[in-house]
Amino acid sequence: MSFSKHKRSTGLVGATAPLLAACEGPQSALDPAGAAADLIARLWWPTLLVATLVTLLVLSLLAVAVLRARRKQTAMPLNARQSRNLVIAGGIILPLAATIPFALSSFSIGRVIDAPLPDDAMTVEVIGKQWWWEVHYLDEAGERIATTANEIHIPVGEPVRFLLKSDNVIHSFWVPNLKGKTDMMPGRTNVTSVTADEPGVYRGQCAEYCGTQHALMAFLLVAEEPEAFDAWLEGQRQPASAPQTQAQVDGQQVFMQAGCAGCHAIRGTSASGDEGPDLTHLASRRTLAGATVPNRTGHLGGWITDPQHVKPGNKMPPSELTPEELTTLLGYLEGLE
Ligand code: HEC
Ligand SMILES: [Cu+2]
Repeated sequence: MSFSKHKRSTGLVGATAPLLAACEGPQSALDPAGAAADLIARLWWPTLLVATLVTLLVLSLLAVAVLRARRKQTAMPLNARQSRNLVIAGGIILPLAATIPFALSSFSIGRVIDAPLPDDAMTVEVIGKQWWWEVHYLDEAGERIATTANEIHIPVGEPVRFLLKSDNVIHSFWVPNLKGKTDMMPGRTNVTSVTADEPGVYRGQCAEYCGTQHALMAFLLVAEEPEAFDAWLEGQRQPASAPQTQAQVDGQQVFMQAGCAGCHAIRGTSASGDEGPDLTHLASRRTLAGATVPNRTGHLGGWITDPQHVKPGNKMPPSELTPEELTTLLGYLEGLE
């Protein structure tokens, strides 16, 4: 899977590059590509520092106690007043001094990054499924204008509102490079906003255990220049392109007859199932099945033949197609741009 390269971190992370290489990349909260993630990362580093110092302090005190016990030094080195002061300083003042600043900054950062968006901000509705993401783009009136799955595009530099839902178990929407997590709860709509300051392909991951394939419930968030985004959305709004060749016509027939249409919609055809992802523009997507495999012919064929091998336990059954049927079906699906 290839992700477009985006900003390399500088400063502390840059200086200790080899050690901290794991902090960079398309799914790292420490490689921020937006203001919200930047604030979160700025809070994270001092938290790590203070937590490290506190851990070292506690471990050193423990080491002192262990060594003293070994030497059987039983006499108290401190008098009553000294030990009371030690308890007050180490048990009350130090913990408060170490945690209150973090509580306050965490609270104020939360307020900044979740400030309400302007009413006319673009709105995307995302529904957590087992184990994939259903994605709807809404117009100003809240009507769905385009539907896709597992790949969300947004324009760079513009705040986007996300309405997060679930009709099954609890999931959590998380694009670490851009924002913290927001849960998706059955029966309610949680709202978050995301702004990407740099173009790139970021990886989102379900962050609340939701069953067998929770780990393979991922998606890509593609942040692109506004013109490219507008062109993409215009494409996604269209019904599927009609089959161009006889082979594609045959492939469409296989799709309708092999039961696929009962679970998948292809807008512009009679296929209107909603158990699985909308396939109207399948060929425009980079990955399949919750960013599990790249969307290439071999993977697509492997997925359709035996989805349980690729993502065990997922809700798509294997299909029994002849090699000719599979070939024409693939030809049809790959024409759905
Ligand atoms: C019982 C319902 C069901 C049937 C029948 C079914 N699918 Fe699926 N399909 C699903 C589900 C659910 C997923 C999502 C699986 C996941 O990612 O966890 C899926 C995923 C897919 C995907 C990946 C889409 C994406 O963007 O990630 C493709 C392609 C696909 N199915 C094609 C087919 C074809 C072709 C057939 C017919 C041979 C078929 N499906 C039959 C339920 C079904
Ligand atoms: Cu999930």
